[in-house]
Amino acid sequence: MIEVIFITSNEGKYREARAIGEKYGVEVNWMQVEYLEPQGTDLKEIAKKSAEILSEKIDSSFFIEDSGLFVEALNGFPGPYSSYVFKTIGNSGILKLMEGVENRNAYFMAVIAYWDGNKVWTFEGRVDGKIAKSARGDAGFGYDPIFEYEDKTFAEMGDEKNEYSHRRKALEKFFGWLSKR
Ligand code: ITT
Repeated sequence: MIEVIFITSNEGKYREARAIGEKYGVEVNWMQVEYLEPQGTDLKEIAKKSAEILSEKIDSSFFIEDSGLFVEALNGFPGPYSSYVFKTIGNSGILKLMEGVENRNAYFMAVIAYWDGNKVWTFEGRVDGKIAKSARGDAGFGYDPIFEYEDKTFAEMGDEKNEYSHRRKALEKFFGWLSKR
């Protein structure tokens, strides 16, 4: 069994990664480490820099994941600021910004950055969907109640979300790569 450490402050992210890992024979273990996330407009750069900063504190290999919701009609907002926007205006704030807006297209993006003890490797995943007219469902976390994939929101799906999510796609690439090393 391959084991990897996932450093995140977000329990929802960890739970999903653990469940997805089980399908690939990878045991994902949770570690919480405080660090100052670098600011920027590019998820991949943020993820890479975060892993480099953490590698100075952590002796073993590990991965982190930076993710965000990108809304087309808002020119990609909240994107790399998704965590801050969720904590401040939340789902109701996004729904308010989208009132009367026809174009509901949005996507989630996840970038995994893996520190192998020597260098950082990145893996990306994206899922396209729509911003719902109102919040629906109580599973999942974060923006799940307002993100519609086909006709259900991620929060209405439960574990089924793990078949389609951005996180699943990024982890699939990462675990596939890891198991061939
Ligand atoms: P870290 O410690 O891992 O950085 P975080 O919650 O700050 O945890 P990010 O900086 O990557 O994570 O911010 C991503 C934001 O987008 C955060 O508010 C999440 O709740 C939200 N998000 C990410 N993936 C999501 C998903 O699958 N469903 C719903 N919301 C998601």
